[in-house]
Amino acid sequence: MTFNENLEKRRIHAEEIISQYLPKEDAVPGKLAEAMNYSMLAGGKRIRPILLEEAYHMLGGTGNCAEPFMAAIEMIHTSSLVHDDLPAIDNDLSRRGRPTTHAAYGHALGVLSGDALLNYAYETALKAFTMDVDSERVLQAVSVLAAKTGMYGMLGGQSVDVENEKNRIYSLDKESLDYIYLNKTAALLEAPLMVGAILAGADEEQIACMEQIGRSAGLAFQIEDDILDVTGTEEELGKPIGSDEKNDKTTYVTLMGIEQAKEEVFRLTEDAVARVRQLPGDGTFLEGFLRSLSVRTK
Ligand code: GRG
Repeated sequence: MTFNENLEKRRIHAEEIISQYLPKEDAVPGKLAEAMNYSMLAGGKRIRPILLEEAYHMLGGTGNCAEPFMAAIEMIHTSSLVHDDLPAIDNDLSRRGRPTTHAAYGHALGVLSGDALLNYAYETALKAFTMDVDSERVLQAVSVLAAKTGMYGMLGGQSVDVENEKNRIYSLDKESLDYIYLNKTAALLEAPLMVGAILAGADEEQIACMEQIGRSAGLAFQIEDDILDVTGTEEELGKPIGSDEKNDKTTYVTLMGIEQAKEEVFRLTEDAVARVRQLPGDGTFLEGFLRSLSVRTK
């Protein structure tokens, strides 16, 4: 099996797991559950659940307790995209190749279905307490999920990004930009790697190593996002390109130019790969996956 065939197999598997945990559309009146499922089923690369499952297996996990967390992390990620697209933030009308949730269901349901997905993520992750796994591990995994998503993680980074934009603070130095990227994007790649490791029973050092892998790979991922906003196509990305320039945003591309930004992606990816090699278990797929993210076109 080639790497790409293996990746596709894992993406399909992640989608199957996610589908099992989606809300039933007839369980509540109105269109809330339909709007939640509209965004969850719009495609997407499913990077975070794939990372979570791989970290779990790589560090020796053999049960199915990672599954509710795979669905939960994708719900949190999707809720952040739904809110990111809202008129109050980026005001984008297309995502994953189709109208954004608020474009399809109206602004109010955009807000509410994003909220509902975030809440449902925790309802879903908590199902692991009923599974055959040490409940201390589940508690630690839920805590990491909450912390990496919250004010000291994704939400903290996103708030600074949005506030800068609204206050017309366009000229950022690298340190300020890194704060935003490490929180709004990297924290949500650190979380699945750490959660997978925790559920597998990894020790503190291995969990910290996974966190560092997510940090480097996540920063590389966001820099690649900057590059694709300039060099990508709307068709492949499934969303408009050129939005950073339109919004006068400081990015790695405006700070150091495309070539040096690409070098940064390479350097950070190699840092992540070197750390994978410090861990026990077969890291072949994780290494290949991190490298494939660094040369992605969508
Ligand atoms: C409601 C949980 C919640 C959060 C609100 C809006 C917000 C705070 C955070 C958004 C942060 C954000 C949009 C970061 C960008 C990260 C990024 C590059 C996402 C794209 O991820 P991909 O490429 O998307 O994995 P797909 O569509 O493939 O899943």
